[in-house]
Amino acid sequence: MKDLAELLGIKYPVLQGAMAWVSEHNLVAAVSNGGGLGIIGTGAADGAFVREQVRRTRELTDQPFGVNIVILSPFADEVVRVVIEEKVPVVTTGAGNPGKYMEDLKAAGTIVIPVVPSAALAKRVERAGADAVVAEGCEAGGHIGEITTMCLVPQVADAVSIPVIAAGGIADGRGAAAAFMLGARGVQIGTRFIVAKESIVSQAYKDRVIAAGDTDSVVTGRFTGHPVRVLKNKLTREMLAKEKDEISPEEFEELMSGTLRKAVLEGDADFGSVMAGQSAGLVKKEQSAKEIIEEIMNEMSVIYREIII
Ligand code: TUI
Repeated sequence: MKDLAELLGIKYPVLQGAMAWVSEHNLVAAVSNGGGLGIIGTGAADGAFVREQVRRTRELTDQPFGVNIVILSPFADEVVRVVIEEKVPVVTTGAGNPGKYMEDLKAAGTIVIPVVPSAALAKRVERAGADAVVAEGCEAGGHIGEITTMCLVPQVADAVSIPVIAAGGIADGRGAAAAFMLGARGVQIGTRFIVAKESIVSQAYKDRVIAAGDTDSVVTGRFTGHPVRVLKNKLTREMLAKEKDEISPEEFEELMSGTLRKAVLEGDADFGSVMAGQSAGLVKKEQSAKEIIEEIMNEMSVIYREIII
């Protein structure tokens, strides 16, 4: 099996999880310049926004980077077109099956790495031509599946022969080493990069992530079919109460719309969505993206040396 870093043309097998509004060109370029793979988070952005992000990223780095496509987004078709036109080297996908885009992306020479919440979907995307998969456990922030990283990664590794990248709950060298033990050949990390020095996220958002403990996240919107992990605040208290009332999934999603932007850009950490994973409890300080990546790699190599019997 081809080494993951070699496949992606990067130094370390560390991908930065795509985060809407958060992983824009500054963070993405910093991660790619630091030896990992930065990935532009597109959320529900349109093609013009994504094109501009790609071009700005290229002004800041000559290293490979990726764009994430949210399959649920009304602009997914448009974003796929932009990614192909701009010759973006790597695409990850989330919140759905990317099957219908696979042929066009592969024909353009794009490396396609779907994020999957199950071994069944991992098999399906491998058959459709995926180059690798991210197996994301429900410890992750944002939109999540049902299975934990600990149980998902080895089952996905058994189900496919393409490289598996683990995500969900990984924020340091211990988590990364554990993921490799479970059969992963790379890790995807989101939450820790929220507080990277190059991240443009509001200080209020960063402070919440740094202050968070192990039980400070909660999953909202399970009844809508699109569960989302966020840090507990006034908004989640209100929304969880509404879930018990007679609110429709559409009304719920309407109330949530725009709340991520409010937290990231406006710094409203009380009534904005502070998306983060359970690993927020492990995130203690702001560091540059390069420092984060190198610290994780160093911690991993110490662990490997310690456990050789
Ligand atoms: O995609 C993510 N995380 C995200 S996307 C996002 S924007 C959004 N916000 C609210 C509702 C929906 C989207 C915020 N965070 N992570 C990767 C991920 N993909 N987690 C789970 C999945 C997933 C779920 C179902 C992937 C495929 C899937 O397929 C179902 C099917 O069609 O077979």
